[in-house]
Amino acid sequence: MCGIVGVLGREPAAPLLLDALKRLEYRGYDSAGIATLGAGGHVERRRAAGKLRNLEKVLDGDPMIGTAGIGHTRWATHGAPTEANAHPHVAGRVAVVHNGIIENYRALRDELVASGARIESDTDTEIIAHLLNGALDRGLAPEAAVRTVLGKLQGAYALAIVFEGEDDLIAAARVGSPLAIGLAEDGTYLGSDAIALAPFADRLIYLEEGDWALLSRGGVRIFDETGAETRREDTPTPASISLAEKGNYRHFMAKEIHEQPAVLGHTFGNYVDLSEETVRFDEAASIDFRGAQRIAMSACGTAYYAGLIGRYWLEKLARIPVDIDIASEFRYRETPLAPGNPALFISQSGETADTLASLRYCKAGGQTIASIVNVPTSSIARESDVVMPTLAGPEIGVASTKAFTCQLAVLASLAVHAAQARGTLGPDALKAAVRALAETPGYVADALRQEAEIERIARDLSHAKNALYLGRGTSFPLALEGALKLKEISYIHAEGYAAGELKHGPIALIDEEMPVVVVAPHDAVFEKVASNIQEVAARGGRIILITDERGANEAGSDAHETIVMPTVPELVAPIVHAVPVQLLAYHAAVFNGTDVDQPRNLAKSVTVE
Ligand code: HGA
Repeated sequence: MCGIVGVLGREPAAPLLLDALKRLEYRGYDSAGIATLGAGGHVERRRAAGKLRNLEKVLDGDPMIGTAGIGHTRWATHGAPTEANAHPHVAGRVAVVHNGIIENYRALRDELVASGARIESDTDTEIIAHLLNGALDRGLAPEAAVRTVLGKLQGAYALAIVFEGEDDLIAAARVGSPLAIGLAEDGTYLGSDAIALAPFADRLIYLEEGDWALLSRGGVRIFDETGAETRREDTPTPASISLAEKGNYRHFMAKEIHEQPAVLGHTFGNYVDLSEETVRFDEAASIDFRGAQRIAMSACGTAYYAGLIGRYWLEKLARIPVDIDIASEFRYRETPLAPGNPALFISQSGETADTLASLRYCKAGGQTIASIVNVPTSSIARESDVVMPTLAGPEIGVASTKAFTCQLAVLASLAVHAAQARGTLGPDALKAAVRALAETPGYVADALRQEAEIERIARDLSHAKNALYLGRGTSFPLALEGALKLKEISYIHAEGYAAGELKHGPIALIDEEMPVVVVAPHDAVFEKVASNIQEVAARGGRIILITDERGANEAGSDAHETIVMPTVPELVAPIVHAVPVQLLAYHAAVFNGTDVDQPRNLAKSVTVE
């Protein structure tokens, strides 16, 4: 959340900053701003509320000079999304952009106000600029000012700072929010993630937790949390980052939905060994599945729903009990943990603040830390004992699609691996499971062929004010995910429910106006769901049934609409049935004309609490 960039180059910085911000806009789009060092080394600033295109217009009318600068795209935590609250924040000779929350900002602000500072915004960020400017006024050089001020800040931050008259300096700091430095022949760059820097930088350095740095065109000096100068390894900029283009698709989300057969192929390819008919899980080698008493899982949002499905698989196939929590609850619940068990964390970005905090809680509790992440250089990956990557490639659409199904791919493979290790599946069942995993990308490609039909059904759904999603077993978390997807991109209120819970309350909502999306492949619990479908039909609910051919034959006549998925092994049905759930939400949102890739109030990569 919030995107940060910095440029120390030889060409005008503003166009480069804007270009990098475009790639970071998925992190926040409440406002955007740029500061450069213009004529005479003075700090110049342009800001605009709303999307980046508003800032672009401002810059068109009032271009900036200067080859050094910083930029920001904001997801507001403190203060409304106005121009006055947009970053960069400037005080005297200092401009600052910030990702995170300064938790002690009230106390610091009171001190500043008492000493005569004029605070112009409602943000926590502005106080950093005033503190730095105050330090310069007391005669400190920029380096000493940064060192002193960082010592006063509590909370989470990634910072980029420029100083008047210092045309060859950007100061950066990282506590709890990621930052990467890009190195190139023609300059030095800074960004919240590698995607921002990919076109500029040949090599990347990821700052470690607690690091701060002084960038110049000739290189970078890095200091660790103790203040000692240190070295951090640089790595080549990954080539795959150039994938972050929309291609011929109208939205990133559509592109990412359609990429699923390919990226699932990569992800399963990493774990499934078809020639040996086994799951090859080198990554998980240090998880002691035989000795484990239980697994603790934490995640947020869509990743949490992936974990819920993973629990069904791990418990059923590997007979290992799984506790799963929403990370923002788990981190404060003070759950007792028996040392030596695995704890599993799922996050697309690998930077989700609550998931990272849960990870640290489990680490302190002596758990083996395993993570499923899409960004291998992320904080969660770095702090894990075992990293199991999803090879989904960059996901730009704020609503997660391909990262979700790739998380499911890793979880399904892991469950089969754990079953192998614990001897809970016979050789034939294991082989069948491995074959099912390997064939899933093909099933997903088949599922996508139903898009025209799903689009037709979504037109009707787009008129609804409310919707219910129902499922049982592994389809229950899919119902939750379907409702979340519809809410977040089409703004239609939706609830996901366990089909068996319907009669305990939500059935009161059902009337002719209420679309009820039922996710029900013909699996072991299908008959039960079929009864629930009848209960809805009897009360006039408009059922949209997502099932396979057998399910359609048995329950189809009770449904208003039926979306028929390919017939697939039960193990992988959730991955295949995720596709229509995603497409329904996508097309409903397109019909409603919402901003599909950047829905209101949301941001990807939730790095604040
Ligand atoms: N607290 C700052 C930055 C917000 C942020 O990092 N969001 O993810 C603000 O509200 O501007």
